[in-house]
Amino acid sequence: LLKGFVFDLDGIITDTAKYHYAAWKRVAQDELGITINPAVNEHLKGVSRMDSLNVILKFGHKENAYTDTEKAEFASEKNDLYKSLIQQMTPDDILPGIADFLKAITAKGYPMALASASRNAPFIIDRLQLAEYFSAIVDPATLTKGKPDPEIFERAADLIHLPYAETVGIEDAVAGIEGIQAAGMFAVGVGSPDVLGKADLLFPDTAHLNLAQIETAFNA
Ligand code: B16
Ligand code: MG
Repeated sequence: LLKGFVFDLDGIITDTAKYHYAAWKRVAQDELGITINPAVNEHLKGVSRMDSLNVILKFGHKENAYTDTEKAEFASEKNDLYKSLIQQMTPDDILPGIADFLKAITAKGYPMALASASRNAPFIIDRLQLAEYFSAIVDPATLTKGKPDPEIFERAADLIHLPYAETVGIEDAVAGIEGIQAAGMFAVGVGSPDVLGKADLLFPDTAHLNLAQIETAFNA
């Protein structure tokens, strides 16, 4: 029986990817002399801050060009830029359909936890005024592995005492869908079938997310 939900943030609840991209683009250009493009950006989604930097360095063939201390500085500079961009977020930045979807889930008594790789997730959830919906937010600083490892989804479910087999995970990234399924959970994807074909149930965008359809598919 379906008992509760674990949620990705970026790409599901709000589009922070555009801010991550803008911040990385600046740091990559100004500090690393690397010009990133939207194709590279696809590989930054759902990936931790330091892993994102490593993806960019590899793309620019500079994976061994900097010390760990220098890399920590670039990551912190990116985060400062990113934080300045998300300061002005408001509930208007919630993706279409999500506010109603969260309300419907809450109305049926299902608990929800947030499984975001972002250390800024609590701040963003606060800015969006959605804190009341989430019983728990995973602190990614306490994790040892990133998506597609199931750890973040297992931790999210543990925090709200959900058995994995009775938990639904919602994700827009391939690595996220893989992590949800590796945890033994039911994976709901938001995106196109050519990217997220592996999902147990797929919706084309957040506006189409539908609780009754998820319940039906889960119990089928
Ligand atoms: P931060 P998600 C992820 O969020 C982003 O998709 C990814 O681009 C970012 O690098 C990561 O959070 C870490 O974010 O630098 O704020 O800690 O998709 O897991 O909600
Ligand atoms: Mg995402």
